[in-house]
Amino acid sequence: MTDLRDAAIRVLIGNARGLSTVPASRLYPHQWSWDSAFIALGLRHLSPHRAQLELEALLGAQWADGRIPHIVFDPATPADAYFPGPDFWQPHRRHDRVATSGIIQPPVHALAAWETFLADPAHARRRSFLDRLYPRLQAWHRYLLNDRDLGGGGLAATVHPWESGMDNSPAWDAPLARITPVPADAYRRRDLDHAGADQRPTDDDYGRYVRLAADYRDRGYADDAAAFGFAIEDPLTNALLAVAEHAMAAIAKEVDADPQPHLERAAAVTDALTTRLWDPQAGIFLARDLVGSDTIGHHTVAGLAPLAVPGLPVADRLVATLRSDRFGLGRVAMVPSYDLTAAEYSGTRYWRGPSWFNTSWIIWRGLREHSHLRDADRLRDSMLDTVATAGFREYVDPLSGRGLGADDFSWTAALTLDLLAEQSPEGSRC
Ligand code: 9WN
Repeated sequence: MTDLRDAAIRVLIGNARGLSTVPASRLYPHQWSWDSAFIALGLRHLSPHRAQLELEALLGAQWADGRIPHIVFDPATPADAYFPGPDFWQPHRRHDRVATSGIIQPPVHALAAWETFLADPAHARRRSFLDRLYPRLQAWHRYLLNDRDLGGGGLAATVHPWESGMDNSPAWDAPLARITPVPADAYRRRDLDHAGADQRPTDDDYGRYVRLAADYRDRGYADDAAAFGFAIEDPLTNALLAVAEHAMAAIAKEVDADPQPHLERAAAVTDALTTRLWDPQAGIFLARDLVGSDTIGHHTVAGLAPLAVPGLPVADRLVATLRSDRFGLGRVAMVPSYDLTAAEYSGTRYWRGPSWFNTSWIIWRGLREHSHLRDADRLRDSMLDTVATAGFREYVDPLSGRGLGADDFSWTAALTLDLLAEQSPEGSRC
């Protein structure tokens, strides 16, 4: 285990760029939003100070409307190293200090800030870490729950597959089919320089991603519900928002603010999740398509993520789904991103089946949250075995455990450090 810890540390040091960390040096050469939150959750075991700086660097790029952009571009990296790069997003329209994208990613940040604080409270207090972050995190959650409540039901909407963090999920196939792709010869994909085309999204889907991003940009990133061709209420984003509001309640107490509004918001999001997205027959949460006005019947790991929400009333039913043949808990490497029994399942293609470390980590937290400790320990052991064999890969084939995607992937290394450190359910929690 010492070897694994040392190897994880080496990955994070190798991917550090000044005050922030890139997800993978070639494929993703800038700072990504939810990646940095997971990275901080690991870095706090190594250097709480460096973990604080990681989050501060990201929040330094927050927009005036409260959104935390999904990419903060590294000025030292050539603009064409990743597509779409800074020139595409034209962020100077809304934010002129640093170059960023204009879309968002799931809100793991308040949880990461709280757990980073807990790693060394005295040091964090000396730096006024939470005093400085609290108003920024409040603005971020306000943005999600006000500007992004496009369905009016108390949940934050996701307006681009990249915002979901699970870009190529089969759940987005039908809503994306309505979008006309930008032709492949109108831009140059950079991801295929570093990853196999058989593991990445198709050109047609990439063209649709580009179309959606360009349309949003051309509307000045205005969140006008009627204008979006793609708008989804996603259980992963909203589960993480509920978890984040619980973390905000803990942060509020620490900074002498009122925790009550955060607890109320956490309860309201949890209620909205169960009333709008829960499918009692299937025993899983579904994404809701706000343009097509219906839930989407695909069973993905996003639908299991509400397990991490404290007090979730249907937690035991979700655990039964996790153990079923659809997700194979205890029998396959980590948690697959998609239903193993579905026709569209692929063990190798990006978010259409492979197991990812961050979503498996969320499920591990959820199992502990709801006192399924034996399942949690088994999942943790299996994640550590997988990483010891496959390396710090971006994702793995759930059935063979074969490592896929980028090598030396930062959140895989960071969350390995977290799993190694958090051996008992009495560890630091909000
Ligand atoms: C687009 C960086 C990001 C992750 C996402 C993952 C992938 C980007 C891409 O990489 O998305 O944001 O180019 O495919 O899907 O979850 O944050 O690691």
